Amino acid sequence: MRPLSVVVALAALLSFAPAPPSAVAGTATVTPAEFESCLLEKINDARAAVGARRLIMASDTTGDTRAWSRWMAYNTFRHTTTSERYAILPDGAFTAGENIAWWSDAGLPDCSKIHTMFIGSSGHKANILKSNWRYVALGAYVDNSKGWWVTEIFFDANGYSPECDGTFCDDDGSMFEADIEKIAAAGITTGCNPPTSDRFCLYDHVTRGQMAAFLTRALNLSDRGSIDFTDDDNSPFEADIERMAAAGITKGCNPPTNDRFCPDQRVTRGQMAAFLARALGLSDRGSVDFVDDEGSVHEAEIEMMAAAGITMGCNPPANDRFCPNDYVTRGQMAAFLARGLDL
Ligand SMILES: [Ca+2]
Ligand SMILES: [Ca+2]
Ligand SMILES: [Ca+2]
Repeated sequence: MRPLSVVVALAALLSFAPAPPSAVAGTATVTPAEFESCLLEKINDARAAVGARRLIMASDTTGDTRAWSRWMAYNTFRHTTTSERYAILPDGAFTAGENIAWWSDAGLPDCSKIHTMFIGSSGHKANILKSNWRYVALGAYVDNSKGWWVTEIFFDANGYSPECDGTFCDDDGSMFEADIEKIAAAGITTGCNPPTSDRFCLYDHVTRGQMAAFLTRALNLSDRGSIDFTDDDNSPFEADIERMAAAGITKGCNPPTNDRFCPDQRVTRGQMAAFLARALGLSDRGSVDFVDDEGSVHEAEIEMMAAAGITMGCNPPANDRFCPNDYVTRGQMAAFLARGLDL
């Protein structure tokens, strides 16, 4: 057995969040797989910012890495020993660094708080940014009474190539994976990292320009019409934006003039409802009445989306809220489109 050169940042990343205001606040709303995808994106964004290569998720180690996070939840918050780490990592691994964290509130909306905690600690940040890693093993565990437990093991290995499930690697095991596969099969998306296009970036927010591209492909819009917005001339999405405008799905972003489209602005869930209601020709408001969209200019379209079975809400299992001001992620977008188009 070749000894690992181990860089372990032992600063204890424990965070005791204030007692949750209600049972719902402490209930997990994302899956461990989504938490791990979120961490992978944030790790790679941080690496890209310093010119370090992207890390590949060691997806065949996920089960064992999750098992370590789970072990910590029921035993002791500590790093793996060398032999425990060897058991998790693939054959051929020869160097590794490890970050572990615990956050006591299971109701985190995504991984941001834990990633920010890592980046704020020099040893953990060094592990995330170190240039010679090539892979990362990620494992999250959540328990509503204990919170989130996270293990990140960065490593390099000889003769190793992890397998991915389906079209994209970064959505493996996510609750959105089936819908992402559906919209990929329908030609609505090709991924977020051309030309490789093996990632979907399910946690990235959707911009209005990207939204136009998704809808143009989803609805096979071809007529560019005569509307020419002044602020999309350099956007790769200008043709899609004009097709969307010609189809009456958007009027612009600066009423009443509406000579601009704001292609780089992120789409909120409320705006998404308006786009989809128009794109799909929805009109039935049904009987679902979310409590957090009163006064929203998009309430009618939100109710149409619910009546059409395209959304159930944003706070399962209660689902009495829609979160109209939250930004739409690409994963949510895939689910909305797959349901809206009956894919
Ligand atoms: Ca996949
Ligand atoms: Ca234009
Ligand atoms: Ca309402």
